[in-house]
Amino acid sequence: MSISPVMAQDNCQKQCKCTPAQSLIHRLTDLSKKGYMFGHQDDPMYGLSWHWDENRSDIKELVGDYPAIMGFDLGGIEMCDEKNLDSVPFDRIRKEIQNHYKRGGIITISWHPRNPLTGGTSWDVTSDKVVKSILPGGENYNLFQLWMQRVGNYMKTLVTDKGEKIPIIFRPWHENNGSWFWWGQKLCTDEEYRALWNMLQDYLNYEGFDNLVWSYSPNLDGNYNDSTYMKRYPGNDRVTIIGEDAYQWGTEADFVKQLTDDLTFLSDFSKKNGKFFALTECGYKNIPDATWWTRVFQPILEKFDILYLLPWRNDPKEYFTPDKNQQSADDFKKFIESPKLMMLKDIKDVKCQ
Ligand code: BMA
Repeated sequence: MSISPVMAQDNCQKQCKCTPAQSLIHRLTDLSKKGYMFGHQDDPMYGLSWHWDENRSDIKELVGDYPAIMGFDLGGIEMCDEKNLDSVPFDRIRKEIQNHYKRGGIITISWHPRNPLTGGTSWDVTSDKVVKSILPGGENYNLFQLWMQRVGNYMKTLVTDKGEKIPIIFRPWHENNGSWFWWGQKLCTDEEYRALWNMLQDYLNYEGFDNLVWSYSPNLDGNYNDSTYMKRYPGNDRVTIIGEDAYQWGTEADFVKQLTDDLTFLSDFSKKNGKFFALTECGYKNIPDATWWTRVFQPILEKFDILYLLPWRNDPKEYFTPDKNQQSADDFKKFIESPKLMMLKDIKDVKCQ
């Protein structure tokens, strides 16, 4: 079962004996009262102009601090690959997760698994029978059970020096209202989607993962209402953080309108249902606009009580935050200086007691 912020707080105070997930939720509750956190995908492993150096981060080199949250992806672990889909060694991911947790940061994990029916990537949408094929009775049921076991086996290694489980915001089956992943809108029915979510969550719960805070994050939509959003929503007992992935792919006007409308919806929904809400992935690819951060993005963010925002990865081919030499670097520094925005230094001492 997933835990609501209120339940976690009660448990902390009444019993002083939290699971790692409850501790993280308690911490998030405290942090959400202070402002919103800045996150970054794959932050300490590569950047706009470098790959695999240690102790580097485009963000730290630009603004002097690490992001509060770091995101990592497990795509490829299901194949026993040594490196994930973006060529990052899983050993390195583990090390960086441990480093960031040790320095007081928060971790989030996503998973872009291969297509279990075709052997293609997550983006292989040539069949709308993939989800059906891995649910009970499907021809790939056993294969997918093995994939879940491999995810679990890796996640079991995400522990501190003392062997304590590291709390993790886990965000599977994302952007499911689009049809570009094999678990997307047109690729499975609402019932199949929910069965997929439950199968993974129930498996990991059964395996004792009391360190996972579950996050449900469809994509920028612009037209959410209770009935459309609820269609695939796994349920209040299964989700602690709701969110969405929101990139500016089209015009600025469309992005501003859609994001404002969605955050208005998500803010109401999260209040009614006792959830946090976050921008679980976001950005403007290669930031072709030197003033985008403070002119377009920040005014929207600051209208809402979001928990965090997490711009996607910085690869030389596609990057979502600037480095020192990128044209939006100065504007990004101003964006980070917002009194409501929290970096690592602003959160590291806020711990569940
Ligand atoms: C996508 C793109 C891909 C990448 C994937 C997983 O948004 O960045 O290049 O492989 O995320 O990180």
